[in-house]
Amino acid sequence: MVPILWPGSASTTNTSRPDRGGKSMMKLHVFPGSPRARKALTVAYHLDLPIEVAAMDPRTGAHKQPEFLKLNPNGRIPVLEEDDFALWESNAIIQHLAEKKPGVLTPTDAKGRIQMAQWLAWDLAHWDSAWVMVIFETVVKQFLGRGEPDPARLKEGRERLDMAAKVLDGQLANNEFVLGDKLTVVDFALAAPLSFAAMCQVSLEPYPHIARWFRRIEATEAWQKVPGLPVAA
Ligand SMILES: N[C@@H](CCC(=O)N[C@@H](CS)C(=O)NCC(=O)O)C(=O)O
Repeated sequence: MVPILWPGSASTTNTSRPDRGGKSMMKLHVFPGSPRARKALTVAYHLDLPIEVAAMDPRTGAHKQPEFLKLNPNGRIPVLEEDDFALWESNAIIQHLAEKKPGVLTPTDAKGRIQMAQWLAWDLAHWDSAWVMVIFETVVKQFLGRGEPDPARLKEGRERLDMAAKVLDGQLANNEFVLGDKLTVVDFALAAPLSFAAMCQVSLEPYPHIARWFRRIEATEAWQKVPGLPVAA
């Protein structure tokens, strides 16, 4: 098994407390290359937050071990550790990170903030969940050695993805970014799975507004800094 290492770091899957050296330090446990990792990392990098990255390889099962389950009883990645606090669910993590520099990647008015909540809820209910089906069947199964894609699951995932993509494309038809004219955590959250579009043979041609918006997000320095899938899928 090719080990997963974070660039510049030799330690992986370690659940020791973040090394703060006296200062507030956050430690992010991620499966490098995954959309949820990209979400959290793009937000942290865009805000230039000091963050230690602990790369985890799901093939080792370390995220199901008692030590990690103390951080996240769901046995899922990512998890953010800060002081005596462990936070899971990527959309909660990005909102917590964004609060470190209020207003930079978050709306400041009440309407904008509830629209942020709306789109992050929609992400989990419709967008991320459709992508998960497609990415699992086409990439993750192969990565985990779990056999061939199931055509029925793949078809269902693609249909769900098409329905959700039409909604997002409609929103972007009249808006530069998802919440209007300002880049927010919602853009990084919703763009994250698109890093798998080519690998999953999902074309953005039917969704021209998503394609235009995605080119813009992809070009950000924060996005460019996040490594892709560390091993051949
Ligand atoms: N809704 C969660 C999903 C977390 C999740 O399923 N993460 C994947 C990696 S991206 C995972 O932990 N997979 C390993 C497993 O399910 O055993 C989030 O957004 O953080």
